[in-house]
Amino acid sequence: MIILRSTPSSLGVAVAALAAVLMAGCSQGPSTTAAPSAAPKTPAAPAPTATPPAAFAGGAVHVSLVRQLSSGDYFEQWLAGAQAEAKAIGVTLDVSSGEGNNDKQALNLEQAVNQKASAVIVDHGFAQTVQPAIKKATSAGIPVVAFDVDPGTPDAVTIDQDDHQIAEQSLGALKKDTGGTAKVLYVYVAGFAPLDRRDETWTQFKKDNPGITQAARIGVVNSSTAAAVADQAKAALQANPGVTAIFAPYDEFAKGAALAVKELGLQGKVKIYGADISTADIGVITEANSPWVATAATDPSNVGRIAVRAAALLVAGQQVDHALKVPPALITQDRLRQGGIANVQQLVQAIPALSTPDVARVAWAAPSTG
Ligand code: SR1
Repeated sequence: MIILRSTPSSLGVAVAALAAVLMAGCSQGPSTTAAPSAAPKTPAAPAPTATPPAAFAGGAVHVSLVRQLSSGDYFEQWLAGAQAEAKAIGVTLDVSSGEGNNDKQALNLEQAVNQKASAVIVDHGFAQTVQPAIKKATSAGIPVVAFDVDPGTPDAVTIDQDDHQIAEQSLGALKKDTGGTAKVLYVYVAGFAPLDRRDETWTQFKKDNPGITQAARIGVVNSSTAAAVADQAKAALQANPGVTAIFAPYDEFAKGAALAVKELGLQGKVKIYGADISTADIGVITEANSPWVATAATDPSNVGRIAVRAAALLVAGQQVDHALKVPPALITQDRLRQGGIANVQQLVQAIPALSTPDVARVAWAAPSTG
């Protein structure tokens, strides 16, 4: 098992907490400056209102993050958010990845349980490979947070990004742009819970919109998903010249589809409707003549933060909602270009709903940002 450790700096936590308390005190006092300050674009991080539980002293709480996948923009941003939040809260985050190998992920999960992690976050995975070890964890009293995977037990807290809404938002843009008539190339791989939920929406969408039909289906998830999807998409577009839209609800799929459309010179004809966002994705969407015109997404680093907060609350014996849903937003090429948005930080400022510091809020730490 590859384990990367994020150890909190207790001094850093204390300084951050003190600064937040001082700032809160300032904002409550009378203003001595004459000029009114501009309203902040993102909600101010709430100040800590409690001292950390004793168990959290000195980084003694170990949360195991057990991942199925780790390559690609989405998973890298998610991890960065989780690590920043672990540091802010004062937990040690032990990270392992199956790197796409489900047996390896199951083994890593078994190991985390055997080593008596304070809590476990299971990040993606196939139900049949992770559920036995999740059962072991909950039976041993180890709290479990399951992101984008069915834990098979009501004892675990689940997190997802409201995948039905992700697909609805992206398909809503496709319908609007095509006027409800289009032959669509669909990118999908079964077995990944978020993709399966998005597929349920696509299936219903086709029934509700008979003018929109699926010309072909492609898809692969591996360590170079975008390149593999690009090859498949090129072949599918050549075999199906009537295609005018691609529904690719994962950013690695959308990036691959964009490469294929560009290589075939079909930018004027074929538009791409995706999911997820990253600074690199924003670059692809906003470049001149880009076929990727809309995506529905959360801020992945925000989701990683929520997972760590939920795990910490469970360790502290505090209340957490049983099923946490992080709402996505529709992000169009027009909006990014018109707003001059070039990175995720600017995007979150433009759409503050992408930041959710109050979901699974930990009272003893200010949520991490950036
Ligand atoms: C292979 S599953 C990829 C998806 O997981 C997360 O839910 C992201 O949104 C991504 O689209």
